[in-house]
Amino acid sequence: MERTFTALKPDAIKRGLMGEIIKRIENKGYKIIGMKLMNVPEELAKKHYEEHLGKPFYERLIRYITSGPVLAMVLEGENVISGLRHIVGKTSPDDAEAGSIRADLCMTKEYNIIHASDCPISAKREIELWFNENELCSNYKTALEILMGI
Ligand code: 3AN
Repeated sequence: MERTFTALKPDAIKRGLMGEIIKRIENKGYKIIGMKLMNVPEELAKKHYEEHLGKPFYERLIRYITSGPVLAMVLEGENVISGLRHIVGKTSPDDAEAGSIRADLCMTKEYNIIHASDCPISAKREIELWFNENELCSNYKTALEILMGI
């Protein structure tokens, strides 16, 4: 079972889209094993986006992610890293497939409303950056799983 990190950016919270996005994640079958709504300290934002240091949009990216609350989450599921990227859609909402979160719910590349780890190395790095292991509720079971002894 794989884990990934995702974060709903400030616009998603301000526009009241948390429920809509969480619904899509849960409907897919992924388990949310960590979740916190937080104002992102600048230091954390800089570590999170360190690969973009020096790019023209870097300063705006840091300003955006620290401009309001972010909903940080850890998800668990089969192939969840690439699967979540698929339902999130490409970086630019104009290139993202219709039906994806970015295509359906936002207009600009720079202020797209959700982050999702892009590979296993990033997922591990980002989970460890944003969460302590004791904040994760792994291995909880549905009633059906308990009944079936899975
Ligand atoms: P993704 O979030 O799809 O993995 P990255 O990692 O290339 O995309 O970029 C991180 C974030 O930086 C994006 N979510 C977006 O907010 C912003 N970004 C990426 N490329 C651009 C760009 N060319 N112009 C403006 N903002 C960008």
